[in-house]
Amino acid sequence: MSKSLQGFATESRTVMIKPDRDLLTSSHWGTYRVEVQDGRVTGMRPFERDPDPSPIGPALVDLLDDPMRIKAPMVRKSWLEGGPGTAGHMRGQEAFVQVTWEEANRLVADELQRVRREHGNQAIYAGSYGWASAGRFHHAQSQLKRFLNCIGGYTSSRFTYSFAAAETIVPRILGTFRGFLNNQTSWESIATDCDLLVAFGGIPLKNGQISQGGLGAHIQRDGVLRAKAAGVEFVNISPLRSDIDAAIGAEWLAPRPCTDVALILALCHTLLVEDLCDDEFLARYTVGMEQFSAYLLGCSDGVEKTPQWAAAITEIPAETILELARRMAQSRTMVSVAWALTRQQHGEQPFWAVIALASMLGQIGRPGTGFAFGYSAMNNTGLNRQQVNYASLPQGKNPVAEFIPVARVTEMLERPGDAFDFDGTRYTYPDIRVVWWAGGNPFHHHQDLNRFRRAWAKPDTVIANDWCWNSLTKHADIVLPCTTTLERADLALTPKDRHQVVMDKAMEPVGQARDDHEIFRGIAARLGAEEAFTEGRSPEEWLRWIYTVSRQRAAAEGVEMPDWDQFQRDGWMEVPAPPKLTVMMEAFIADPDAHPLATPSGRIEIFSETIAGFGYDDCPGHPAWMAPAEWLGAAAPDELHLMSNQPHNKLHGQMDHGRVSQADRPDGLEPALMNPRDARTRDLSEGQPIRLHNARGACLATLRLSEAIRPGVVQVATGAWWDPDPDGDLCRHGNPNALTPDQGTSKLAQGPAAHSCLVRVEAFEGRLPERRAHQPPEIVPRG
Ligand SMILES: Nc1nc2c(c(=O)[nH]1)N[C@H]1C(S)=C(S)[C@@H](COP(=O)(O)OP(=O)(O)OC[C@H]3O[C@@H](n4cnc5c(=O)[nH]c(N)nc54)[C@H](O)[C@@H]3O)O[C@H]1N2
Ligand SMILES: Nc1nc2c(c(=O)[nH]1)N[C@H]1C(S)=C(S)[C@@H](COP(=O)(O)OP(=O)(O)OC[C@H]3O[C@@H](n4cnc5c(=O)[nH]c(N)nc54)[C@H](O)[C@@H]3O)O[C@H]1N2
Ligand SMILES: [Mo]
Repeated sequence: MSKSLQGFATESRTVMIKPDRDLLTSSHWGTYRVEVQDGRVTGMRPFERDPDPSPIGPALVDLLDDPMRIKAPMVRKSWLEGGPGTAGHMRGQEAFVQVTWEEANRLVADELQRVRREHGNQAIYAGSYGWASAGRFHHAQSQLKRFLNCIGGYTSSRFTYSFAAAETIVPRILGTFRGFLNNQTSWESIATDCDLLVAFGGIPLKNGQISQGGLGAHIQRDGVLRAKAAGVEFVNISPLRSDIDAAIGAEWLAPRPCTDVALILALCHTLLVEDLCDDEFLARYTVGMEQFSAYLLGCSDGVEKTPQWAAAITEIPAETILELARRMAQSRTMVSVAWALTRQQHGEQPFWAVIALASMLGQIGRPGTGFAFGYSAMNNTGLNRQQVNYASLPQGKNPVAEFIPVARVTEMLERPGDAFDFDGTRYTYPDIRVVWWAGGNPFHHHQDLNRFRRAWAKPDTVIANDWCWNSLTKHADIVLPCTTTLERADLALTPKDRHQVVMDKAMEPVGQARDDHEIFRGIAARLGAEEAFTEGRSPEEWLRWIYTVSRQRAAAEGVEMPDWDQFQRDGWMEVPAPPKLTVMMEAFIADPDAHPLATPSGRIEIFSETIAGFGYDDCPGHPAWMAPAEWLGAAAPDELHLMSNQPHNKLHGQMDHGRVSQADRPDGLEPALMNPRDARTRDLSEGQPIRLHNARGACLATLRLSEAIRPGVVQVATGAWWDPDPDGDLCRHGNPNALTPDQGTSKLAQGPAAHSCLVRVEAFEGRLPERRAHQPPEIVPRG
């Protein structure tokens, strides 16, 4: 055995010896070399293979043991004194009491026993949505779900906040969503075979910093620049000019937010009436063009979807729409539609409409053209790669059937026993007694946080595993402090990237923090489920198991991975790119009979009998324009459309308290971007504190002015930890989810609709309230 691996194998629960090479870690924002002095991480350097590293990672170094780090298990004071169900409305406003791990484990185990006995396992909600950290074994949700499955299961959640609307509707149109999402036409193919890239929601390189489960080399910038150099022309359709990098010199069209479907329908209308459709493609590869044409021409609803019609809705001139349609038909065209367009009311429609548009253009499945789901939503979009189904921690089977569409969490807590629609079926909300989150932050990701907080008061007990005092842990009853990735050994094995990386343990856990796995093992032991949970394997043995199975699966696909010792010694490997460039839907286009889509017709469903059969008023059988409840077309003169997109300087709320995120907030408030024209009419000026508000709540922000945002729109990135004023509905820090509506995209998908949101903006007068977002809660002695 090599020197670097001594002490690893045989003894269970031994700690890995440091390898001879420089330490490595992987994260959703990239791979880094980790510097350690005297047992403490002192720096993170970009991985030498990364041509465009993200600045996000090194923020972690300062945060490892700062005052916001949770260093011991904690229990909310009145819950500890009064037991489950005590003063749920005080969550987020109360002090905590430190307890031992033994006591924490006992409290959790007893509460689980009580709830299972009195209410059944479906009374435990552990959808626990969120991104947690990279790493195949220490994946918090998998650990939580595996643990709960060992003791009878839990109510789960379906789909994601990223694009629930697409996850529900695209399989009905194309047979699968993920299957195509993971095989989008590569940047290289665009550079060689595309003339025109029309991007709804742009190609924001800020988002390409991220890839779920880790990445070795950031390729987005290079991909876009090479395409540009090869002569591809870009059209950025977005409220933000910066959604395509300035170096690209894209044409910028800025329709009113949430009106893209009207624009797309008018493009389709032009193709239809000007005889620019590829009729052969439509006949061979699609069904339902007849019904869709009838709708475009106004036969079915009396409204013809002309460029003039769309101009009134989008505020894009009819002539521009007409010309764009002709140009798309004359060019080798790729249409990209950002995931953000699903996160709005009727968020099912933009993807469906783009698929219909690309079908009419007839270039799907050919090199460089067709359509794509969000170039640069992540670094892996358009990354040409061989994909291996690497092993992960098996979660086991959940015996509980109850679930909710992920974003219906508030409604579930508000209305136990009530019915809801989802994808053609009616279901019932369970009555939840315990909520458990590990590896996500609902006070970051959920909409209408003031309403959410009221619903959050209802369960008897809220448990949270996290490593810092963010807005989730402050709103929990039992807080179980976990390690960060730097304090444990793991593996970043991901089909989404070519680099596979060893995640070294770089330092001992801070304070009493434990790995999520160890937290659940401790509780499982109290419940007689330890053997079932661990299967007798130590964490190190699990890592070897995951690696061994992954290596076998890779071999079956012709990908050679080194043996464990060699991988540990090297620290990383690169899976060679496949010799052939990825072209989405290539096989289907080559032979639709041999490779039919998994839809009822085997073809692209421009009209879906199934969806039409559901009879939903908010999701008919073909792509359709339905005005959202909140958009500029229905706004009062002083209202603006709030755009809460992904932050450029962090991943969601992670490391909000770190230096990279804080650098953007000289006065402690999240910036809000506004067009100077809107600032003038409100008498506002650059740099001043403002208050954004609507009927749901309010938040503070610092005003930033720019011509690069469409008039009528104000942009506040997500991510500022929610910091509610105890006396009202004001977030003192700038979390836009204080304002966003909590409403399903439609009865079909019930996805989140954060982007359909109107607000008013005014100067904030007087002294800024003290911000608490980056202060730990009060810790008091046991009373
Ligand atoms: N208004 C608005 N809201 C949005 C969006 C939007 O566009 N607009 N976007 C939505 C989207 S697409 C998403 S994906 C969601 C994201 O929402 P989330 O994924 O919930 O947000 P994160 O901040 O990434 O939460 C991850 C949490 O895991 C914790 N964590 C990290 N490592 C570990 C670990 O090893 N163990 C444990 N136990 N915890 C760990 C982090 O500290 C952090 O608190 O937000 C959604 N919300
Ligand atoms: N730096 C960073 N990168 C990330 C993340 C992060 O938190 N930080 N999160 C990751 C995650 S979980 C996800 S799901 C992806 C999300 O990927 P996206 O959903 O693509 O990301 P967003 O930044 O929300 O949206 C992209 C752009 O769409 C535009 N847009 C919004 N609404 C509309 C509209 O109605 N019409 C048009 N035409 N444009 C609109 C906005 O201007 C926005 O900048 O990003 C990933 N990448
Ligand atoms: Mo997401």
